[in-house]
Amino acid sequence: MNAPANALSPVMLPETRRAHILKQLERKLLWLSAWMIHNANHIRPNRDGLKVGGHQASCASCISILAALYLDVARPQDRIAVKPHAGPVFHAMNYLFGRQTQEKLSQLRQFGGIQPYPSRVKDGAEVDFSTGSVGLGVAMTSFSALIADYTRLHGLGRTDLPQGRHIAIAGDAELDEGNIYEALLEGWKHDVRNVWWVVDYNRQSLDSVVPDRLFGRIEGLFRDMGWNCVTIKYGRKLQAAFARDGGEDLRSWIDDCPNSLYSALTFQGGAAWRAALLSDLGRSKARAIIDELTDDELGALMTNLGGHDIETLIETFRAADQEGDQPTCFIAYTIKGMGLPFAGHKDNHAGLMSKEQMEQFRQDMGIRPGHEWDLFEGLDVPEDEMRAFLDSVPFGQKLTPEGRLLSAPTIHVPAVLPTPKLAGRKMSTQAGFGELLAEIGRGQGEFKDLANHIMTTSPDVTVSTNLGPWVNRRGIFDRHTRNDVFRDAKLASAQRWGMSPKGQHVELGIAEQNLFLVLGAAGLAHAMTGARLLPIGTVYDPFVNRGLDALIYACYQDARFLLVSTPSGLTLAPEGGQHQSVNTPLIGMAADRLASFEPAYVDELAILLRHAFDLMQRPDGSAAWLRLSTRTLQQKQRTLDAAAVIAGAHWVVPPQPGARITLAYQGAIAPEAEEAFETLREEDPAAGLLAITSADRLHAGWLDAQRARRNGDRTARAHIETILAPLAPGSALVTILDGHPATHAWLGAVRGQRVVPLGPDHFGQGGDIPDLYRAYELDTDAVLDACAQALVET
Ligand SMILES: Cc1ncc(C[n+]2csc(CCOP(=O)(O)OP(=O)(O)O)c2C)c(N)n1
Ligand SMILES: [Mg+2]
Repeated sequence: MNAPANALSPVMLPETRRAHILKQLERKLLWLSAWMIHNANHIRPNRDGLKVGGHQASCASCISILAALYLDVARPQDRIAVKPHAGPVFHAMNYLFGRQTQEKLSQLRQFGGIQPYPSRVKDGAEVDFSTGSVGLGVAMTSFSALIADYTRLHGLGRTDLPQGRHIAIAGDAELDEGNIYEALLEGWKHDVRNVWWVVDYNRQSLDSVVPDRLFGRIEGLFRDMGWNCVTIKYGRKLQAAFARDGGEDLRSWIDDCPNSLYSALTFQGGAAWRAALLSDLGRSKARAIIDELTDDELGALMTNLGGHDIETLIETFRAADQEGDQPTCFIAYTIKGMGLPFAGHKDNHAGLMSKEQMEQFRQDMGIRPGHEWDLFEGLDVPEDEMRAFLDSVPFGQKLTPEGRLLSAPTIHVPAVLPTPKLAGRKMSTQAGFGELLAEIGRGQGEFKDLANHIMTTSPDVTVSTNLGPWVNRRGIFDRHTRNDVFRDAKLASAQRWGMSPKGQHVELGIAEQNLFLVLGAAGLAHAMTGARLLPIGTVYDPFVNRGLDALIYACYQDARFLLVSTPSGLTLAPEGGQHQSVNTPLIGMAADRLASFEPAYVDELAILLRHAFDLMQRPDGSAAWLRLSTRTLQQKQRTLDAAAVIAGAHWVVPPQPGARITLAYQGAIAPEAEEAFETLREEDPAAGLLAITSADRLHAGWLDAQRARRNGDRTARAHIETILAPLAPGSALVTILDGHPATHAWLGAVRGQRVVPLGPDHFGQGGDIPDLYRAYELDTDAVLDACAQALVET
């Protein structure tokens, strides 16, 4: 395991010298992280009076963990998620490696400076995973390990690079997040390998000290999920004390000490420790251990936890490294704020050292005023030796000459997808999607490359979202080959569920957050593994909400994927209000780096699906989202303007000069709009019918054009401005979609039309389409009523 990388061994130094150097570097990391935050809060001018903030205690808690990993155990090919509040330690580490600048460090939390929490997009190539919404970064490492296996087993990407580990340095409160356990279950099913989670077990979260006994439970959970679980509780000093006469009494005392008392004594210091210990152990032989120490020494002994003892940490990690690739959780006992004046205080999460405390800390660290940023200031190791050491650290080596951020060539997307015969057929966009993908799945001719790079995934709705035909062609991914029992027994089934390392569908359990974490990981495969994947995830539209934070998280990292949400809206009539989505079109509009579309007909879908494959790969592109439906519509024989479909709207019937009214529809309610339009035309023969394929792209384009004009580009014009240009300001515009009407309500602001927006704004309920469309004003009569209102009210 990891054999090639082990060739990079640190410079040969006596272990005692190595340990000394490492401890000096820990001091440096503690200083720099605290100073970075102090500088942001107390030294930099503050223009708005807002507290800048930062988490000196959270940083101090995990200094040794980061030092042990980055300065000894980790290899360049490892991918590491750092708990959000340790961002400054991570950046200080890169400063040591010469991969971060002093200027950036001094701009922590400032506009253009390094972000409070590590950000892939804003902080640069050294950040493997953004973190911030706790729990997601941790779980992400499990899915990035899965994707790394996927690309390796498919022979895609940089197969020349050694296999790495996917490591999360987690805060203990992150383990309260449910998505952690969803990820554990899913990881178990996929037999995920090469994942390490190192828990900074400081027994403190934001508000307080966490309950005792909790970790007994959590440890069991990890083991049940097939993980190895290693507790790193005590450091060397304490272990040596435990080995002495009476040492077992001391160990029992600490083991039994409630988290809150331990924290309080840590904060109070040596004298308080002595009083508490003596009141319980006054008659024990342990007294000899206690009595020979000064207060400071006693305080240092009692806080000598495993997570602060770099030698213990390194020893434990190295031992686990030898064990192989089993997922491993390390529970490293720590103290929040270790080494700082508020160590152990339950309120220290957002606590900042005062100017006086910082001044004292500076003196203790041996740092001269004006030399706060100097790399080697205050260290008792000669600069040459320190540099030689840092130069020899395995993680300090470059993964590739270009660095950590890999790249992948673009996969050719043929100009037109193999569209099924549509003329005369009734078909839904969901069925059309299934057919299109199945056709691509044949992998013939110029579609071979495209088909090989598509990876699909779905949280237990593979068949019901019409991925079945694709899966039948391309198979299910599993690290192990597993037969399809039904097929082997010759039991009739439309689905072939054989699994193998060559399969291209990742079948997930029902937890939607996992879907978006997989899409996030697969959507970064080009940067992480050098393999260009075109990941497609399907889910029922209303349950996008269930995974929403993970979806936003994936977009925040600029992951590239296609989300297909289907079925959607009230049109899913008999399924009732829990399955009928109302808010998703608005999510599509408000989500950054996610271009959302809702075609009504399969010819539009074919254009948009092709566009999505292209958009996902463009450097300035994004993820894409197609909102589809199971409602079958009579397909049209027509020629479309593909650019207009992609830009978000095309005229079905262009308006004539002097038109008093325009009808605009989006998605599966197209027939109601069309029928109403026929009647409307009798009233106003000049009226126009507009098909909206993306309210999101129209709106984004409109904002962009306005911004460009404000910045002096007078010629800038948005697609929606061009589309609405033939209409007289003040003319009527009735809009309709099977989703919240605010999706279109803004259209009136583009050129001054009077908008009457239709669409459900209340929870749905069971019914059939005629009843529901009537009740929620989506039927032809409702459209005509809205038209009448739009024409009458001025
Ligand atoms: C999803 C989410 N909820 C709430 C927060 C606000 N928050 C930030 S840190 C934190 C507590 C973190 O505690 P822990 O993970 O133990 O970190 P540490 O003690 O190491 O600082 C909370 C509640 C957040 N960042 N993300
Ligand atoms: Mg904590």
